[in-house]
Amino acid sequence: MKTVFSPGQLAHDPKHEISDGELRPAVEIPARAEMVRARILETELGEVLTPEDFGRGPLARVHDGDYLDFLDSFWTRWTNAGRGGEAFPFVWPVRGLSLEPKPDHIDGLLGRYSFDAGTPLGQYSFAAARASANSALTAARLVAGGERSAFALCRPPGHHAAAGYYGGYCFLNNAAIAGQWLRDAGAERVAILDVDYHHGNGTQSIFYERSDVLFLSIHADPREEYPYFLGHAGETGAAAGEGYNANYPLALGADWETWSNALAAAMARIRDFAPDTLVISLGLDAYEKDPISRFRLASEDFTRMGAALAGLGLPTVFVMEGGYAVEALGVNCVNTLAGFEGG
Ligand code: Q9C
Ligand code: ZN
Repeated sequence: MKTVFSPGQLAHDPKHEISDGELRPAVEIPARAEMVRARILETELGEVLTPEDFGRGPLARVHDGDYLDFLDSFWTRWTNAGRGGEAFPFVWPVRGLSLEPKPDHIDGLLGRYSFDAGTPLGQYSFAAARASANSALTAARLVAGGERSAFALCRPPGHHAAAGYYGGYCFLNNAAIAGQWLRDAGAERVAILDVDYHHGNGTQSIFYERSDVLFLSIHADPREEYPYFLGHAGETGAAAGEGYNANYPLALGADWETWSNALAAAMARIRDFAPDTLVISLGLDAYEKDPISRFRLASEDFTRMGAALAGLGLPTVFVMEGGYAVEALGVNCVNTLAGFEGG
């Protein structure tokens, strides 16, 4: 299986994040991608290609123009306000407050275009996020061109980013951008299965009213875990998309037995839908030693996951999402991909 990765993705190099009431060392760091790339080369999984630049077009098919403009203008506005380093929002337009008119001040704009305070935004974040999206798009193009599968080594990740806001370490929704590009390239139906420990709220919201893109997510119950405000079992889609969203929230502590039962249910739903192409939002944070997560998948379980997914017999684009046990990330990622190839 070919991997797509751009060194430009490493330019987003956050130092800190706000978590647990403290300014803590950031966990979504360039070493995550370096670790996975090293393991791919070591195991000779396949070639590592540099992505092509698809430009703004495919990003704007998923994201609002004003949101992309905000990301583009962020650094100029931030430095014009006399700031440097990393930005964190601290005020949001929640119930009863107004989205319009948009603020002029960067502190207002940061809240207007985000949903959490846990995502550092720096000088090169948007450039790195664009490079990450280009990796997803290039992998999608490989699969549209006839490859059985491809792996986009995306970071920054994407699945928490919605059409008009960032959060959860995500700026551009790589899986959604790839899924929409596949539709535009001729796939009639696309399924996106999100196996990250956290619910893929951004991807769900982007496709919630559509029947051409089925979104499914296996994740920690949002009653107990981030992102808290989306990902419940009762969210099944709306309008034309009613019945085309499926959430499988699991209790904290879920092991492979519990997790794989949800996977079997999700796979049955995917078979019914009969998509032309499958996109996997490949979070690796369901791992037992992940520092911010509380599921109990072992490294061998990722091999099982990959093998099970191969059983769908679908052209498949893997898009990396979360996973913060940096030392084990390469093994768990390649286990999934090799499991798929052997399954
Ligand atoms: N005390 C992804 O996995 N909150 N994002 C962590 C820890 C944010 C995870 C708080 C988790 C975001 C792509
Ligand atoms: Zn996650």
